[in-house]
Amino acid sequence: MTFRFNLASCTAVVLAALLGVSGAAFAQVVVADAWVRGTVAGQRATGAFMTLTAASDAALVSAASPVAKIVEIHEMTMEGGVAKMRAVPRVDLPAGKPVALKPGGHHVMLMALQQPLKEGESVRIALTFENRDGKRTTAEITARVRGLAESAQKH
Ligand SMILES: [Cu+2]
Repeated sequence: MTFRFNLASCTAVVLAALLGVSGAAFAQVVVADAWVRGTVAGQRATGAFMTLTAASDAALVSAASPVAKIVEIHEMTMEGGVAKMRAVPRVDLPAGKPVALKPGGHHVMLMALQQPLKEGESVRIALTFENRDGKRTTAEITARVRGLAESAQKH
């Protein structure tokens, strides 16, 4: 399955400074096209998707959001024709290589949602990155909620 982000629809671009141990060198992680799949009444979990590009080797190690009591980093794989999700401790971000968190692959899983997420709403997500030296930095982004039809159309 191929998945292309429409650059024209970028909704969030943030720069997160990752200070190196020396304090002098720093790297950045650019977060682009962050979005969250909208939910229907009673639905308690959904996915957040985005493209992450690190200037130097880093990893996404955790996430949090005020809309969800539990937030995990998930990986979706196909096993015998069945899609399975599991929590993973990190997503590696090799220097200069855009890494897409997308439907069918890695994603940020928002669980135990406090309320339904409606199209057009904004969801704050705090992303924690770790650089090669093990130093962690948290950056907050805003992701737009896409309606179910728009979500389906994207992949
Ligand atoms: Cu998941």
